[in-house]
Amino acid sequence: MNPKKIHIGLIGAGFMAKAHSIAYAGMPMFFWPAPAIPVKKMIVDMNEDIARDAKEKLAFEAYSTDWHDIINDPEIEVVDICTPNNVHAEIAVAAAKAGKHILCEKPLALTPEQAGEMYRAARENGVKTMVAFNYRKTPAVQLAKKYIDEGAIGDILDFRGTYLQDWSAHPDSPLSWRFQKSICGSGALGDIGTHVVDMLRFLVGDFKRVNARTATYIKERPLQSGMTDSLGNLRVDQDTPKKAVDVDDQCMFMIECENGAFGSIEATRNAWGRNNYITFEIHGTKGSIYFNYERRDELQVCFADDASNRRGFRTVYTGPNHPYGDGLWPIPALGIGYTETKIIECYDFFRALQDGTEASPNFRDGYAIELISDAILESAEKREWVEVKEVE
Ligand code: SOE
Repeated sequence: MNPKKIHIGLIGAGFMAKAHSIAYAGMPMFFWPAPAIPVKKMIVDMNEDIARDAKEKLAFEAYSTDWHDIINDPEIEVVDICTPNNVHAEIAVAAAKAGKHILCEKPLALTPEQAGEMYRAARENGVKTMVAFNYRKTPAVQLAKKYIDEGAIGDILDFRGTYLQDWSAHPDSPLSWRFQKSICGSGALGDIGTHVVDMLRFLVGDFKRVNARTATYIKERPLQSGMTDSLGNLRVDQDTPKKAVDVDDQCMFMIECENGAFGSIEATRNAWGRNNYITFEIHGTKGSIYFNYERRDELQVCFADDASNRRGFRTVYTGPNHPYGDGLWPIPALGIGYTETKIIECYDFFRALQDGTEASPNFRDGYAIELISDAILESAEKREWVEVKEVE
């Protein structure tokens, strides 16, 4: 068994570059025979010191400060976009035109127009895509999908989802790119709310209309110099100039799905005490499912057909008998982490390249989620239900 080597060019050397680089190294170690051996050929960052450092730390063969070097390298087959959101579209369209497959961080773009352009460029040039909504790759979330598809909880009636963090709750948490609309598109909604939208769309079905409210609690924040993303861990001194925040700190919305199910999602980065609190609960005619990413080895399920004196939520620990179990750890509850979700994402992407199938979630899904986000923002402004537009 001699898997094909596929050369990668990765753009943006921050937190996500680390996660993706570990996934490239780890994927063949978990999933063997691997669909491909990723070769970390070039890493790009606008800041030369960061790029040089990242080459060493993340074990790339070369570095550059210009992403066109990746597009112009004929050996590179996969472009991995880990930059802030405002440059996803330009890079992805150039990569697609150069015939390169694309893995892009979430959310896909700043606007549905950009996302649509990315989706069409990939389709017209016949390249494969993936958008990095990694949490749906958690084995427990995949197990929830399996139960739902098997009818184990019957027809879905309703659902609720949350993504709560607290890293931006402090007013001195600086104004990084994640608080500037021109760079991020939206705040808590695009950054974390879209992860839950992706999971619930995957589990429950397409969203038809939404009714949303958003809030910006901290109206201005101290400026953070450079593009480094401190994720709130940096406290600036009192003399640092402040600038207005023009995105949401929090969003809450109700959803009606095409299949009649209805639900709600809330996302905030200002919930003191919450860290990566991604949860969902889904109620069906024959049972319920509950998941909390902070206990991500576990899926809680209740089946209505259980004897009434035994009925109640039980905890299933994911392991070898569950989705991706063949490649992961041999005993349930040894521990699934953020890294494993990224490794599974990487595995699914390279499997799609090997088989010629579409990866999931791909640019079509990323585009659909941009249309949902757009409807959410419009609804919050108009304070009324807004229909979600269809992918063109
Ligand atoms: C910050 O809120 C952040 O890094 C998100 O951007 C990621 O998508 C999430 O996985 C962790 O939190």
